Amino acid sequence: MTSSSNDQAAGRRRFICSAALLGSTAAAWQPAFAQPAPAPAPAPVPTSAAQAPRRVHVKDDSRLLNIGATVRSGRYWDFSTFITPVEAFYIRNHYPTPVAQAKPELDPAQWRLTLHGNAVERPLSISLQALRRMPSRSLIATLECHGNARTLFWEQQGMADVSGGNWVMGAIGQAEWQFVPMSHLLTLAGVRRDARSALFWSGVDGPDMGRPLPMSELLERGDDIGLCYLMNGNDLSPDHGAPVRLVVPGWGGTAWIKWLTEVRIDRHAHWCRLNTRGEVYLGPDYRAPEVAADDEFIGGVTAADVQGPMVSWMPIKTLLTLPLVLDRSPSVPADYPLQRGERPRVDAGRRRMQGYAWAPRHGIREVQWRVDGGAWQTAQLLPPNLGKYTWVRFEFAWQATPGEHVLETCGVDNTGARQPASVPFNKLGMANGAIPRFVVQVV
Ligand SMILES: Nc1nc2c(c(=O)[nH]1)N[C@H]1C(S)=C(S)[C@@H](COP(=O)(O)O)O[C@H]1N2
Ligand SMILES: [Mo]
Repeated sequence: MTSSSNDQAAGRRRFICSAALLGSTAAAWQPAFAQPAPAPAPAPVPTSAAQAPRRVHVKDDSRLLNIGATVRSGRYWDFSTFITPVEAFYIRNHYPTPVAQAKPELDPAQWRLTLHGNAVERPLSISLQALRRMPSRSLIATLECHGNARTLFWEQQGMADVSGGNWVMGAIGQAEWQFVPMSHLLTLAGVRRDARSALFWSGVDGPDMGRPLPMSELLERGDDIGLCYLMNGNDLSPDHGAPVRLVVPGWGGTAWIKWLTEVRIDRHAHWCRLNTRGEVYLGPDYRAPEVAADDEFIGGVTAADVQGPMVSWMPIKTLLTLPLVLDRSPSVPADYPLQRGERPRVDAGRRRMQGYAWAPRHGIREVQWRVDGGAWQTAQLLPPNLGKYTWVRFEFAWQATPGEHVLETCGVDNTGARQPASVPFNKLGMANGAIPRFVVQVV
């Protein structure tokens, strides 16, 4: 995929002239704004590892937010589908995407997963072929970076001290994941009762890439957490962790370790970059977890780095398919359809506004919206609504009158919990589930 400045200019024009009219006979889901021509369909990828062609197919392109890693946002203002095509799915790597040509351990014919540790009775070494023959299931789930909507800290909560990449709202997508549940592997390996932590490790893309899950989580959700090899029915692409990644539905992306090669299940806790300095809540409202004498420190991390709880579940969130106005963020991401301070333009009249809502832990019951701080109204949820782990699309009709307006959306989950107006400060800008405010200019 390529992107030119023409595309970007066209992207900006879209917001000026093309809001969809409500009340047309085609009541089907359609984007509020005109879509760019869809990318050509990719060639089908054989699902058998033995037949998989050895070719490089990575999404690295001119729209990367950070060239040193591979970081590309989804264009959420264009989202319209329930399942996000792989081509449109965001990418978040700490290092460039590793491919089998350079890293033979990722070659489907050579890949092995080692499952071992001092809480395992029968260590396993599993080939990809063997993994694919094991009982597996598929599950539809969103995958969202913990840093998604970090922008809201700067734009809407005035927290200039928050640091990290400028994700607006596009570091999320929804896919169908096919995986071997960890419950099956734990039984095969014979895990001891005193197991405390399962360290899921790659080490292929970078030396510090892996993260532990508490054993309690694995035991409670062993059927939902697993080793994934198909995304939307096709082999995982290199960008998304080929040949095997971890899926942890409901938890943010940092738990979903890509290019997985090792699982270590131990009687002690593990501390590494992604559960200490990297992906934790740091701030006055958060307390550091306790470190025990026999805990293991990996990759240069020390007890002094254990300063806040690791991020896990993602909160209730909603978005409208409108680009958020960036006034106060430190940067404007590459390929963003608005310039700094620019408002998306919407034509006056009756408009169909569309969005997505997700409450990974309990599922979405209701979505509310309001304009200019008025009374909350109920939006219409569009089927399917598959409950926990998944997002649901919604829409509502808005009588847009000329001038600047603020639209807000609020998700309500199946326990009745609502999105809050603001969230506590955390230095790394993790998991902002505050009600988003979309400023638009109606013309
Ligand atoms: N090995 C490895 N796994 C990783 C990462 C990484 O850099 N290296 N990034 C994590 C983060 S922060 C996120 S948000 C998700 C992104 O998954 P995606 O690129 O498939 O969307 O992968 C996670 N797994
Ligand atoms: Mo992430």
